[in-house]
Amino acid sequence: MKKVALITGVTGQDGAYLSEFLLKKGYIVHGIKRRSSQFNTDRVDHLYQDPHEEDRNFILHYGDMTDSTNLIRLIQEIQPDEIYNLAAMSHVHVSFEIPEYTGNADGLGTLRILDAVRLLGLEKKTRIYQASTSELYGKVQEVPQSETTPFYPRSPYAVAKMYAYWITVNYREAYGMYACNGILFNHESPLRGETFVTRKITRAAARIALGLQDKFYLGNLDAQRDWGHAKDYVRMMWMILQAEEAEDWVIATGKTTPVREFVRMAFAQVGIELVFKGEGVDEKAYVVSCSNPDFLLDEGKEVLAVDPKYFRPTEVDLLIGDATKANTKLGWTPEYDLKELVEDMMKSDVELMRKDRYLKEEGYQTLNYFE
Ligand code: NDP
Ligand code: GDR
Repeated sequence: MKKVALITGVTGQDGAYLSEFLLKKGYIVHGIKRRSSQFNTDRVDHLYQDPHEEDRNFILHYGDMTDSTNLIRLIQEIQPDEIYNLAAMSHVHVSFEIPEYTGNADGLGTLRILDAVRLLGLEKKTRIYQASTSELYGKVQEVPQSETTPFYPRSPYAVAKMYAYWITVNYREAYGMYACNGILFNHESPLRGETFVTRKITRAAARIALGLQDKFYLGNLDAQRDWGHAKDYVRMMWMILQAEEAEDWVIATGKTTPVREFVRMAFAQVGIELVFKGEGVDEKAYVVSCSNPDFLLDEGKEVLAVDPKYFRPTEVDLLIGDATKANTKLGWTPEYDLKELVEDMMKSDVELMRKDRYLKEEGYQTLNYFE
């Protein structure tokens, strides 16, 4: 019998990598996607199977974390062995703009999944993975951060995820459910959403190198993050649900890097050396040299400036995780280091932007529906 998994947030970065991973393991994968006025399944389109095919192993359903009856019906129909609850309004800065919605989708949404499993009497069958986050640590209490470090959330997103964390622990203790939190530190990839800082940087570096863009703007360059590769982290989500006992786990690389250094590494990847000058809102980055003959960038060209609109009302300054428990008890070690992550993202974005430049040079114009 094939195992059956349900992934909420299947159209996101982690949902896409996890789907691939579970399909390779022989699972039947069900995913929940949101209704949208445009196609929103880009990241999983390569896994799509025609609904008329028999014996499909990748099946998408419409749903939403704010709709209890929909979630109950889907879980009843699917009878999953494993649920990976990845769906969330996952952008920390945006959560300050839409705090109530974030609380509903990220906090109460988790309760809806747990309670659906309980109501349907699936407590002993269905294992649940909750996508918890290093944002729970927020204001630095301890370095590095482990499973025992106290939480101090610093955004509506993190506060909603804190509710989700504790309701997962509570349902495990109250109803004997197999429900776990993976407290994952930042993980990135070529599939990362374009408004998260790493992808914003790799896209901009590729566009600037190819002459498609002049410069770009960031917020806090001093923030430090423990960045890993999403491929390593989805493997760990699965490992967490295969463990004998349901527990909570920190997943991290144990190394931290400032945003500024990520910028330097991304440009260096395509042969562009940068220098940073100035402080605070006046800080800027300039080209020192360009060793790649494909890119024509003048020495001294300004490529990055700070725009305070990207500052957050409350910031998380330093994240660095201690994944000793996962390393020793589950045997997890990441395969990618930061250099390889940057290389993977830059290769992919340079390729994407080359296509953009080709279309531009060949005179391709997007259709204007209103003409
Ligand atoms: P993404 O933002 O890439 O994906 C989020 C997914 O959730 C998308 O499929 C999105 O759908 C879906 N979604 C959002 N709101 C709803 C809703 N109301 N109902 C149903 N689906 C919804 O996030 P990641 O893949 O990067 O992260 C996965 C999870 O892990 C998230 O919960 C995130 O908070 C958490 N996390 C992420 C970390 C990271 O570094 N990436 C670190 C720690 C935790 P759509 O495509 O339609 O927008
Ligand atoms: P984060 O990721 O908030 O850690 O949440 P993000 O990439 O958005 O920010 C990381 C750090 O970079 C600083 N920063 C900027 N961030 C963005 N997005 N845009 C900018 O222009 C910019 N300039 C500087 C930020 O201030 C911050 O300090 C991610 C999400 O995936 C969450 O869902 C997840 O829970 C955590 O990682 C772990």
